[in-house]
Amino acid sequence: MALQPNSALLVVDMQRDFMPGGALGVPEGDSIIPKVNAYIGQFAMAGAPILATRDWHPPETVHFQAQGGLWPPHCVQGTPGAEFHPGVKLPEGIIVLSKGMDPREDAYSAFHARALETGATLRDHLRALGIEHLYLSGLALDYCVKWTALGAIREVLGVTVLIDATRAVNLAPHDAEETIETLVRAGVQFETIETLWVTCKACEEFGVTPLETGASAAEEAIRSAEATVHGSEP
Ligand code: VGL
Ligand code: ZN
Repeated sequence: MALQPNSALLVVDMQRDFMPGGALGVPEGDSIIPKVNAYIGQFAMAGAPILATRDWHPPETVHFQAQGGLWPPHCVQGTPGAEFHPGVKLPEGIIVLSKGMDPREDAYSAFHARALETGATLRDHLRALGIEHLYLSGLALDYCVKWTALGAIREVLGVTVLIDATRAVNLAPHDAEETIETLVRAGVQFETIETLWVTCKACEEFGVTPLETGASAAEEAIRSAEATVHGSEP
């Protein structure tokens, strides 16, 4: 399906601690990096805003096992594990929203996240940008992505989970499937890099109608259109 009008891409928690070998490694969490980068490229080409969240916990929080929570310590503010994975090509000047700073809450949903410099929440940013549809990628499907998707529905936004660019923690073996079922019932849509048709902004300028095979076909059409204009045809 074509990219919805007034869309943004949210890249969720692509941090070292959520990668295999990290403090809270998500199985195959690193395998989605090429897909996340591909979506970043597509949204950038379409001129759609791209935002990122990060888990950003204090050393002690009810979120951690030592204080009665579910998780080993992870993504502690300022530690290497809280850094974005260097393989993720976040665009320069990207809006980064942090969550989980309050030691009294888990704050899985990105709707609990805010920009540290301004205090502006995800909701504030989406309003300011005029966003009506949110595309979600990143980690983890059964926690942050799930609760962010449900939060977006509550905010009366359209929401699509980019299912090939997310992975689940799967504390229980079927958490991923149960999450998908919950999200389907809630009205969340799903796309993959093959099914999402992103129109390139430059195509409009060149008067090229992209083919349904996606943006690469559109780029190819532009190249051939340019070759005709500048070529040696009489
Ligand atoms: C998350 C578990 C613990 C997430 C954060 O971002 O999905 N999961 N903290
Ligand atoms: Zn966390």
